[in-house]
Amino acid sequence: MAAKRKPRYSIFSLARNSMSHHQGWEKAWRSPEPKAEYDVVIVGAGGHGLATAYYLAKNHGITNIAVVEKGWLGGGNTGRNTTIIRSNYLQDSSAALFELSRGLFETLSQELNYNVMFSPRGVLMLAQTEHEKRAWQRTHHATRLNNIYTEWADTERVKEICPIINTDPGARFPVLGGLWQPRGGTARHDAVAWGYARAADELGVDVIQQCEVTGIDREGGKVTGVQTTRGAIKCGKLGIVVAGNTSRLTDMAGFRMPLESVPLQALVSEPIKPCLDIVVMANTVHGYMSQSDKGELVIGGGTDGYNAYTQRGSFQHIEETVTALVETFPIISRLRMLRQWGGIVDITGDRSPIISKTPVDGVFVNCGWGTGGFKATCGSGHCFAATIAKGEPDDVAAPFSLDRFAEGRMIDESVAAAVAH
Ligand code: FAD
Ligand code: PYC
Repeated sequence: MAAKRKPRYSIFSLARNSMSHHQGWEKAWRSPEPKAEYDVVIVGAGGHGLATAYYLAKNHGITNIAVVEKGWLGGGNTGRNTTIIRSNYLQDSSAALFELSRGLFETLSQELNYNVMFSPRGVLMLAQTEHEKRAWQRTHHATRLNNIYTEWADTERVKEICPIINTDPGARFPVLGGLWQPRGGTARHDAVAWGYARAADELGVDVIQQCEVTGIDREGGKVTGVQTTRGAIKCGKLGIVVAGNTSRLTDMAGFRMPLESVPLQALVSEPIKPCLDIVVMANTVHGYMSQSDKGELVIGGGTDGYNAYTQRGSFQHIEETVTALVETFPIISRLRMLRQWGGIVDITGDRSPIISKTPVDGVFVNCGWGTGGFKATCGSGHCFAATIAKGEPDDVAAPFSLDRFAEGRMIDESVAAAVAH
């Protein structure tokens, strides 16, 4: 087992570096050459893969790990998402998983000694049809039974929480209330990836960027290693954590997944003065919005209606999203949009993730987070690490196994998934 390396930063090094015009900073993590063999290879240096490596090392003492990444760490959906964190899910098993994660976010900066800027500013899910109102009220009762604090907000309370929302009863989609989770919020997405990467590196994990997995080697139904663009790497266990590319990887391992991959995009406006200090999701009109520390409004809509691997998204979707949001937030009508981007998300039929063993001995998958996995980064890594270490899922991960699709044990989260409903 590799020895834990000493933390490389102190108040003195911060002061020294700031006075030397930022010369001579130590790298936050190493860039090691791949070794010939590891106990565990994780494919994908997104938040989930890096968190998995960190908890494998920290909680299970497994440090001979490589996290291999085809691009740069955090360059997938982790660095492309709109950073919403909440745990207002309907089913008990989801509530346990997402609340575990939300709770870990509360202390993640201290845990990693890295400021991930967790901001529990509150998340409001608007109800704009009678159907949606009933659905969120049902979720509210379920979350309270699961000891997760949410409030039902009537229209007046919605206006109090978020004065810029148009609550005119004559609107095409009037605001009938909302599900309010005051301890939901946001975190800085790439800081989450960087924090886990640095902490995993300190525990001896090799994070290897620019290293694409191109094949998965098996012998007698068991994984033996991976082929990569930087050579073959042997491993005892393999974790596939590649979000929208999951089906490509499992094809290499010889089995199929119940997933579709679709683009999801987001955009930001020009920066404006603070006007929105919470996160609002308006799923009937398919739009959501928050304001970044820079003042930009961070905006997103639903998924594109076709399968693709393009990491961009269609133009008409931007128009639909912005048009819909203008009705709910009239003050944004003359704002200019600054930039747009997309990611590829992997969606399951029940809108719940998969954390599981697979038909290939030693291969584990963590996927199907669809449009909503950023909020689960910590919990996902925590449970997936336990699953890989023990060869069996822990209690929180157990319901999310792959065989639920064969056995008909769906975990329906089409309301909570919101964006991918
Ligand atoms: P990723 O961060 O995508 O990491 C997977 C990595 O695998 C990538 O870096 C990729 O390069 C790498 N990879 C792929 N194939 C290979 C290969 N063959 N070899 C090596 N490496 C490979 N979720 C929320 O909870 N809240 C939100 O507000 C939210 N907003 C979103 C907005 C948008 C526009 C998008 C696209 C997603 C959003 N999500 C949100 C979803 C969230 O981003 C994802 O569920 C989450 O980031 C997935 O993390 P990950 O680590 O599994 O995947
Ligand atoms: O899951 O909360 C979410 C979300 C918001 C935007 C995209 N996904």
